[in-house]
Amino acid sequence: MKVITTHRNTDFDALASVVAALKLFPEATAILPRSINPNVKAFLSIHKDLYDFYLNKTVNLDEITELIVVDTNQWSRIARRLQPLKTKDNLIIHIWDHHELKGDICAQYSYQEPLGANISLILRKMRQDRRVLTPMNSTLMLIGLYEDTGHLTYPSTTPEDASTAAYLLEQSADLNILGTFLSPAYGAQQKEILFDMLKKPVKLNVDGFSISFSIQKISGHVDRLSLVVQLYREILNVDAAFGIFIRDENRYIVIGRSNREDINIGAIMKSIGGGGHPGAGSAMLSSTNPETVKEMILELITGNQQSSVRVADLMSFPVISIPAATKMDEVAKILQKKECTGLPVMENDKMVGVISRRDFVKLKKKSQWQAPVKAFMSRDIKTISPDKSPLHAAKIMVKYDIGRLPVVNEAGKVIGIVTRSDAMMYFYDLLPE
Ligand SMILES: [Mn+2]
Repeated sequence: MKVITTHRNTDFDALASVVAALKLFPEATAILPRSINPNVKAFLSIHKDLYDFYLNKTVNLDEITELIVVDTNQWSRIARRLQPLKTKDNLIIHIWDHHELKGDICAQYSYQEPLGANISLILRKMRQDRRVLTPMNSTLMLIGLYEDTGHLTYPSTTPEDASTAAYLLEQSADLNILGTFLSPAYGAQQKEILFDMLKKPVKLNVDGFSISFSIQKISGHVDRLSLVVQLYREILNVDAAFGIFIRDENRYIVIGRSNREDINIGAIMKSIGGGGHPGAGSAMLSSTNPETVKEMILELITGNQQSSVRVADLMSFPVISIPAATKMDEVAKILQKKECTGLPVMENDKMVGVISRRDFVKLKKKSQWQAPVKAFMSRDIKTISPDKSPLHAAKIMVKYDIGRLPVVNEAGKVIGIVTRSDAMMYFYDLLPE
């Protein structure tokens, strides 16, 4: 006998994965845990006729020869009545799971890959085989996909998740039904945790920054903890907030949010094994003490000033520049040859202006092509110092609608140039290691 199962507190992604697994293993029986999320329960009770595995089947564990586990890779998250299988000999196990952290279920057939939703992973094969789904199943799967990816907005979302959503819409997934069952991002579970965190707020002053920490026990799997931390930071009105969530004895989720460009959460999380962006990030930790994690983060914030990325790390150099006496026809040739839209103009080692392609419209007479660049360059120059943050550079470029910003040191010397694409590379986390 083959059995398909998933994690307790079954959510839509888990249920959708079970339904998809039933297509891959039509001879198998699905057994759901008894604890099912309320919105999934509502969905199942309305669609009872279609999904009969909701009924609590009695199962003889001795008869099970094959177990197909979807949307988890941990024994502790499986239904209690299936726990004895953990020690069963000769049991063949398949895993289809999208979680980044590896669990303790050892499978002979393992399909594990970090994706936004598990349904994307399990549908991969069915999409290749061009299988046709019923509108009802497509709808359920799209609910699962949207729930786990926050409507394709969570940073864990991959291109494959988005193309799976497109596929499900092609298969007539019904967006009207979807809206009825998708739970709001901030639901009862999130509210309860946030209220607990607010009961004992910790506010610290670290290097002039206000920082809040909360060490919080959570039971089972909770989604959208990052939203909880974001609200926590906003309510306490601090520069940065961190939630250290203890899932079970040895497993912590650390989530950070910052409102200050000089507290780079992504860099802090990277240092403790996670990742993220300047304003938000997370890490999964095991076998350390939550107080130690807190100390580590505090130390990183203190050192952050020096270690976070500065304009100096992004800029290009040496800078191509032209002397102020260069004739305009010569300038045009240089711009074309170097494939750039503008260049700094120098006189006596000092930057005196910038010439860009759009300045050439000022040329009315043929003779002006022989005039020095000095006559047409723009003297209103914006520069930036090398110790400023990439965000600062981006703000100036957006405000003045300029694509490049010369980097000038204290002595007034141009030491590099930072372009709009350099800044973008940084924000999209494409910086070379
Ligand atoms: Mn999932």
